[in-house]
Amino acid sequence: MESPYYLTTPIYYANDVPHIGHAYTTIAADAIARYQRLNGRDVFLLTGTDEHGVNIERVAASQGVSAREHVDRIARQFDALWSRLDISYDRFIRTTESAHHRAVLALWQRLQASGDLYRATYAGAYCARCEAYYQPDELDRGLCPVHALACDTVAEQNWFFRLSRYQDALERLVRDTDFVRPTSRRNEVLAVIRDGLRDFSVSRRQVRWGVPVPEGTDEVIYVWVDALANYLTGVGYPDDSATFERYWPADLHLVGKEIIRFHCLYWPALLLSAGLPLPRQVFAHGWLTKDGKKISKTTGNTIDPSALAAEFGSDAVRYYLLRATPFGQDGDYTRAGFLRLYNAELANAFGNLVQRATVLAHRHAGALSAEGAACGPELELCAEAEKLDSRVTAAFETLALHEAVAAVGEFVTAANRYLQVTAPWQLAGTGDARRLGVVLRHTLQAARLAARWYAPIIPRAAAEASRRLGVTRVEVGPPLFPRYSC
Ligand code: ME8
Repeated sequence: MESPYYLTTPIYYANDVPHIGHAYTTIAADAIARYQRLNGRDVFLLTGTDEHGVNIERVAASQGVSAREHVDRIARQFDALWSRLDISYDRFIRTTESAHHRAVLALWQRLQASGDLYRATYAGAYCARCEAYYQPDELDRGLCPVHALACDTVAEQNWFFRLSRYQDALERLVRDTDFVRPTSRRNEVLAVIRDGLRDFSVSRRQVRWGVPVPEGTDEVIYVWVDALANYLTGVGYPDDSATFERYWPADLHLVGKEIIRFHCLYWPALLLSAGLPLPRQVFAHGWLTKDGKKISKTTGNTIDPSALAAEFGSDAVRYYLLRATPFGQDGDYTRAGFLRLYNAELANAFGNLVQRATVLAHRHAGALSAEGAACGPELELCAEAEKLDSRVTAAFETLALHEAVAAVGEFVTAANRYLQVTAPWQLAGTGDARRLGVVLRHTLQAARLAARWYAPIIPRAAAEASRRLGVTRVEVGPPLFPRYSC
């Protein structure tokens, strides 16, 4: 069997319905998963929902439903969205599953065995929306720095985790390896480490909706410890050791940049304490913004990805998200920008190439088998094709997803240019069947190659294009991407 590739998305809070920010990470993860499958890897893509914590308890109460009913409803909506967006996940994990409780408790017991848990009193700020503790100097004018919301004041005796013990190990990990990417995020994490790491509280007394601590102290395990453990549960920990050994450690945790503290500090420290291997990389991408503000439920500026997919198709949403912004940086969503990319690159470029290739091949089927020699324009096109393979591969390997999409787009442009230069529609009139055969074969081949490399990005259109461009029979169909007026 091919070597495994295990990647994860964050598990999203089941406090509210999904929005385009959640779709962004999940689509990126799906594109990487599909690329790795093309490479023959045995891929495991994990996503799911984070269903415990004080915020979920509160939201359910405010809606007059039980926490259980609430999370069941939201988890269904996430799952429905992933199916709408053609997300090829291997497992959808929910932290309320009993398998996950067992994993959290197994992890907790390892932390206890390492002597890294101790009792102490936490007094300070807690943001229920981030489910995070904040030091006074981390607050922004007294408010949570992520959500600009007032924090709870918490004062309780808890279990603490000895994060400070891992200061040096974490510094080495982040400084000397590719554990955190991109570099800007790595530097941010290094700065936090160099400021000095403080132990943090890993249990909550005022919260009921969670995994109870096994020591019977009437507390639940801190929701971030619970949530991070999903990456272990997802591949069989602790019950199915064959699956766990096959896929763990994860190759990639894909996350948004606001949760690097949890993934780049807490998570490796918990694993070091538990004596479990560390994931190979955490890649933190940027934020989708609208009018410069992070898209979030708290800001109230969300875009519904289901509605967008219903209007333009899932591929259009996937394409826009992966193409519009260099992966890693923030990007501002506008409907005009969406339509512009759609029309220029999907409808007029790729859609048009497939349409021209299939219509011409169908109309002049007799010329397809005519023997003839390649000349200048063909050699140029073949050189572009060769560059494409290495460019797309390099882009995916470094998670420059926008660059992978751009590379295919430029090849599509070269293929359309080739058609302009060779003008097969005129060749047909001259009766030069040999030359026409050469041009048609090269056009079909180029369109097939574009479809192959677009498959991780726009899987639906790419599969349909490949089918129509079949080696034994070419088929003409309606435009893959009908044009929309801006
Ligand atoms: O943080 N732009 O869940 P969450 C880009 N449960 N990505 C965005 C985004 C935006 N505007 N908004 C959300 C949690 N995201 C925890 C995670 S993991 C062990 C626990 C994406 O529902 C991005 O991936 O708040 C971000 O990190 C994640 O959704 C936060 O989702």
